[in-house]
Amino acid sequence: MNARHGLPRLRPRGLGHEGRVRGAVLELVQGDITDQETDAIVNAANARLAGGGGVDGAIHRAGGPRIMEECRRLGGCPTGEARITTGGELKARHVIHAVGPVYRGGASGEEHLLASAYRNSLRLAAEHGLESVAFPSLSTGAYGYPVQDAAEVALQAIVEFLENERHGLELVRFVLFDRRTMEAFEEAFERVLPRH
Ligand code: AR6
Repeated sequence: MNARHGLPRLRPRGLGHEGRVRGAVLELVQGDITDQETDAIVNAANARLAGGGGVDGAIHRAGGPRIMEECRRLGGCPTGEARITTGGELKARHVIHAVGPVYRGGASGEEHLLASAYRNSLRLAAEHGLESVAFPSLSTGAYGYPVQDAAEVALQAIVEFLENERHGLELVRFVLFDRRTMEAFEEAFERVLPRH
């Protein structure tokens, strides 16, 4: 049991879908992100920070109205960027609202914007001195980004951040809602992690 971050370990450290990038653990689990006890959970938000369906709806329902009150004061967030609020009634103390791109065929800067959304989320976490962050798979639900491609972009962006930027992160966890998304991330993990 990884008591500090609230989930049983699925496999012994160093095996399976858990890796280390310069001292930080990067892992994949299947589950509901609203249950996470990481310092922050990341929301797949829209540019108005207006709430919605999918993981956004689940986070606001579970976290209560204080999160939306702070979102209103922030006045939106451009695609590819991220903003931080309280976690309200969630176990996580913070929510990082990341805005991934709507997928429009792949030639509209989607890859760059998706990588930016992950990178800017981790920057915010680092600036706030957070040690653990849980991500959903940004843009692969309502925003239509093909999950096999998105998983590779996501993992690559996170590995590059952990390798190259200053941070105190100890754990970056992907919490993937369904089996299909989990499998896409597992396959991307095998491609991206051995390169590092
Ligand atoms: N925990 C983890 N992952 C989840 C959860 C959950 N509780 N619920 C859904 N997912 P989506 P997007 C997965 O549509 O594509 C909203 O209306 C889901 O299965 O939530 O970035 C916003 O307001 C999928 O794999 O986000 C925006 O308008 C992944 O989360 C828009 O949708 C992302 O799906 C954002 O679309």
